[in-house]
Amino acid sequence: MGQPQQPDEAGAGAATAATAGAAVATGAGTAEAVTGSGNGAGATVTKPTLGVGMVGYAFMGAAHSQGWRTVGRVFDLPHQPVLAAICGRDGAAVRAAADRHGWAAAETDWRALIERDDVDLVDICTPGDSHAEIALAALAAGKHVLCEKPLANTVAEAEAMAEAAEAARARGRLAMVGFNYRRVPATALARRMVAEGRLGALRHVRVTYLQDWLVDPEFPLTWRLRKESAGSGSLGDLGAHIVDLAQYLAGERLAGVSALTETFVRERPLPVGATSGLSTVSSAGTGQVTVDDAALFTGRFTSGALASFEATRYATGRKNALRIELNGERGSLAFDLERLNELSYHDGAEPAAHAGFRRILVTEPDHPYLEAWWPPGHGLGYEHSFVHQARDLVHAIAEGREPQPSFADGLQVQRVLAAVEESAEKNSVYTPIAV
Ligand code: SOE
Repeated sequence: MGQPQQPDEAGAGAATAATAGAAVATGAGTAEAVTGSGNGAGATVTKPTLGVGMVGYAFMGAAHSQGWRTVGRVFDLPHQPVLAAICGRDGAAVRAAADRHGWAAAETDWRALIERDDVDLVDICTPGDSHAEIALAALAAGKHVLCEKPLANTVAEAEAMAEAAEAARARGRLAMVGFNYRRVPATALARRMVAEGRLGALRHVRVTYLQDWLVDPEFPLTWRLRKESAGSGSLGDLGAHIVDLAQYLAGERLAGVSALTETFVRERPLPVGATSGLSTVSSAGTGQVTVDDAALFTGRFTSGALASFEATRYATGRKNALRIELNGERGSLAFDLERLNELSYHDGAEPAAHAGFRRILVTEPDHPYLEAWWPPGHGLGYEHSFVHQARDLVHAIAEGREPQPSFADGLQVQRVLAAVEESAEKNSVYTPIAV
């Protein structure tokens, strides 16, 4: 794994209003200027553009669009992202998505999107079964790539993608995986505190990612419930996030895992029509659920620290509860995505008489990413992680350095997921992670 990225490394990011003027589409990778009155005071901002082309426009497409649309207006970036074109198979639906999310053009064939001269970066927000094909073609065409998690549906696909990303890097083209929860200010602060040694040697990492949108057995069989489109179930959808976050915060990798998985509802109504958010309308017929509904596993880090993981979409009442706690010999940290502006910290050096977990309100200007946002106490939300993801990627591209998490990091997470599946098939036998 590459060194966990410190958000502050990614350039100054001063608290300025960036280009407020209309961005213009430019040729691929050119340094053509965008001008606009930067702050309403008549200042002219001139900077190279980065044309973005996005494939997919459902939940993740909307979230990434928000990121690209906002990032250059909040952060002072070296390149101005331009929402050049968005792509989806249904012509009317993709044109509506382009209008709604602010994209200049719409395409119905991702190959045509990749070929566009005004697209420098391809952002892949499709189900996992098309990640590899689109990413490989985009890298071969000389584009930068951002790919939603999990990187791929299989280790073999992820290996091919990591290899292609490595080759593209030699040609100055960069690739990143969208593990957006690294970009919540509180998790980025937690990483900074671990790296500063505030926890000392790590003993435990405890992570759960709990949702409940599958509790109803009548919820339709959308693509996230089919192995051929999603690769796996809660494991790839939620488990991938918590494996990445745990390793990022710990600053080290898992060496092996023991796992249990289960599919609670094996048959569901077939969906009809487009997906909205996570759901869609169901029809009369039914089909087989071919992925796990829940995954539970323990793991051992290379240092000997122990970890436990739980990923499920059946935790009644839990909506998006990603919780992580790290215990070290000198202190502990705890985070809950449902209270994402807060980080709990226990400093083991405090006298026992008044020691205890205290709440850090992560809204100060010297907290990660916060220099560009609101005054202290005016918190951020889920969507800001996508703005920060775009910010970090633009800086990496401008500075010509590998963004993190890289495709190699995405491949390593894929290997952990594969080890979890293998262990679950063998009644939880401890399974080393392939390297
Ligand atoms: C659905 O479980 C989902 O949208 C995931 O696919 C995302 O990755 C996660 O961020 C939120 O939940």
